[in-house]
Amino acid sequence: MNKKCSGCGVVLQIDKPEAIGYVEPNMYEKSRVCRRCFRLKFYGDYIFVDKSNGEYEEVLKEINNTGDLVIYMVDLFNISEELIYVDKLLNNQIILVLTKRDIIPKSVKDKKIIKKLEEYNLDVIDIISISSEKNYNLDKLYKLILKHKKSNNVYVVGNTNAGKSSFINKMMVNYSSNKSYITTSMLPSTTLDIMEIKLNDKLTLVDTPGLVEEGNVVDCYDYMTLKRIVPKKEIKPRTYQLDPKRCLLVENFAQIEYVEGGRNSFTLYLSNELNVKNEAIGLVLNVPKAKKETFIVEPGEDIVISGLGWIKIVDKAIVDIYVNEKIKVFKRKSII
Ligand SMILES: Nc1nc2c(ncn2[C@@H]2O[C@H](COP(=O)(O)OP(=O)(O)OP(=O)(O)O)[C@@H](O)[C@H]2O)c(=O)[nH]1
Ligand SMILES: [Mg+2]
Repeated sequence: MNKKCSGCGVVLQIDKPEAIGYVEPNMYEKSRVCRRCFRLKFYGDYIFVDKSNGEYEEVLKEINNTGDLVIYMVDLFNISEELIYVDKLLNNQIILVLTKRDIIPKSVKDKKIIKKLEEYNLDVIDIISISSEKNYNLDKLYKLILKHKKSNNVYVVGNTNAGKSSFINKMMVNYSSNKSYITTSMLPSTTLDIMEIKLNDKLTLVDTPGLVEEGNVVDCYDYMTLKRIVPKKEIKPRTYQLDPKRCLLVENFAQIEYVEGGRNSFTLYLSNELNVKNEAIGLVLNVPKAKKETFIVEPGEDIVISGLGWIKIVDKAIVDIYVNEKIKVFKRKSII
């Protein structure tokens, strides 16, 4: 049987140094992980792998055939209406798990977030928010899984970077003597193939490669930049009372121009490390390779800059957003 990398699930090989799964021939017998996982873990050196979403759909089809319970992980920092996509492809029972709760302000109650998510009308048996980082609600989720599982196998699916592998690693710490941790990273497509992780006699969690979301900041900036952009701690929302013709500059990542409306309240949810300036409209454009998108925002809607954060505006407003042309900007129902 082919030996697989215990970090990302890919089959190990010794013939093609540029391809995934490579290990030095003299290391093959001893190695448990591929060179990519090794370098990522010990040197923070990331090798980009282009995964097609066609492969992802194939994985979901296989899961559909099993009828097993599915844990669908959605990053609270990155919620879009596309979250309905997985629900449409699977007939399995699904528990919707909102990850990285530690990043969202503590002042916002879980109940409120869950209620907002219920508005998407997903066909799920339960919704729970967790933090693998802070070990928050993992006991509760473990009990839910045991209650609803159809067999010992439970599948963990969701977008790339949702926190699937981090969750499974934490479950190993909490409920298993198996300590063969999976590779995790803030960059996309870390897990490359399905991996079955036997936690104990009751439960095997199956990790899967994530769906690659087009237009996220992770596709656009290098590792060092992303380290500042991607929030690691509880976000401190920043609120600005703005008249039209004012502009919020998020360093050279985003320029948010308030074009039309009355005096209005703009709250930014971003990494605390990013600096924001409140200026008059008419500045030289600060964002390299920018595109402009205009939004008419109604009360109860957010503007999301994919992976960078979001803006909540209290009253109706017309807003121009300038960001790098690769980054997706869209509106959604407010989650807070
Ligand atoms: N703040 C915070 N960060 C988290 C949490 N869980 C995961 N992360 C971070 O999110 C990033 C992605 O985590 P992974 O576990 O690799 O995500 P994944 O879903 O397995 O991603 P793929 O394998 O690419 O599909 C990493 O930088 C993790 O450290 C959490 O509970 N809180
Ligand atoms: Mg993973």
